[in-house]
Amino acid sequence: MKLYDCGPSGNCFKVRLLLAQLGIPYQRVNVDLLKGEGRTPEFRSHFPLGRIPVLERDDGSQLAESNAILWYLAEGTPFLPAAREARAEALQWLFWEQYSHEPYVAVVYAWICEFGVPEGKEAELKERRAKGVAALEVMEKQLAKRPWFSGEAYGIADIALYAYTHVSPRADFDLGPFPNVRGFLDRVKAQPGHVEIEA
Ligand SMILES: N[C@@H](CCC(=O)N[C@@H](CS)C(=O)NCC(=O)O)C(=O)O
Repeated sequence: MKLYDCGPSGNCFKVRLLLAQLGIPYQRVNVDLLKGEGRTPEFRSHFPLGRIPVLERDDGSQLAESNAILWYLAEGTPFLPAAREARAEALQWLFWEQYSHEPYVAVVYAWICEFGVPEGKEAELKERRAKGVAALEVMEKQLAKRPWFSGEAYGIADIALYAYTHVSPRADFDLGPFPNVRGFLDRVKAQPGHVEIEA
């Protein structure tokens, strides 16, 4: 299979991390988002959802959305719990990551560390940063109760939440007040087969 991918993207990193930990071979196809390769008409016609990561299977069929790709790859492995409650919890955190964490932590990260803050968006940056801190607070409270986000073991919900949280200090998020989050990041990093983001 092929992964349409970009090194510094946390959403792409989620998929690379799981593929590495599952030991699945794949071909990487680099899309240089910093050079605008994600905005060309060719890109849009090949990838109707308009964003990477995209996993292309050997029969040419495609799957977009990082967390959907994680789910697809993790099915039947220890990265996705078998119990109904834990699977639903995994979904809960995957949706939460996309709606309440990624739009804030990841966008601030992308603006500060990769693309630059778009002109006129300084107030929006401040708002997104405040919402990012609120997301870290939610993680901190949850992690005070349990070491992992779904079930008893490390899995795809943890990968999804690790991706942008662990690079957030590069975008000046202060993890000092969040000891449980810092402990979680250390636990994820210590998992067998861990790979680093390329940023
Ligand atoms: N909800 C999507 C978001 C994917 C996304 O935002 N991808 C960015 C890179 S991180 C992208 O493709 N951007 C296109 C561009 O910047 O031109 C997911 O989780 O996969």
